[in-house]
Amino acid sequence: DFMEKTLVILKPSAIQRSLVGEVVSRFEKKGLQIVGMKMVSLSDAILEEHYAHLKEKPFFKRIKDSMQVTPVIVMALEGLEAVDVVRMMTGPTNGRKAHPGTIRGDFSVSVQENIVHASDSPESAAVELKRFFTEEEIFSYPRPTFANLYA
Ligand code: YYY
Ligand code: MG
Repeated sequence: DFMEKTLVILKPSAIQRSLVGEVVSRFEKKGLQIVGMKMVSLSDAILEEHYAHLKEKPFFKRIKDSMQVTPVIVMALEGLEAVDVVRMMTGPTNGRKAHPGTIRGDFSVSVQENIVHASDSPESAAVELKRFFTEEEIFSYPRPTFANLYA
């Protein structure tokens, strides 16, 4: 069973540039199911956990500050191989290297201000979803068009 859930964060760069609808719309149209979504402010503690792999970098404070300029929107998306599909749609970290057609490629010329976070593996997706959502905040509901999407 390749059904997966993955975490997307619409970063302050998406909020400030009014790209929320555009980005959510891309995931929706692709056929990913929104199974969780809310606006939150990210604390120092949660960012130090979420970006633990960057915590020792000289630019960590810059990243943290940039993630706290506005609240963010966290989304849980579900679909077949959703982790890879969402990473593909997101593009690589550096917006200047991301291909047109990807979210970062279309909307970012920056490494830091790159519009979205997306989990990079099923393992990190599971950990990250738990980090931002309670079990009650992740939903399971029928989709009438499911058969058409994956037939
Ligand atoms: O997973 P992804 O977001 O593509 O990149 P990561 O290497 O996990 O870094 C997380 C986040 O940190 C990245 O989206 C922007 C920021 N960042 C940065 O500002 N400068 C770097 N040299 C590396 C990462
Ligand atoms: Mg990452």
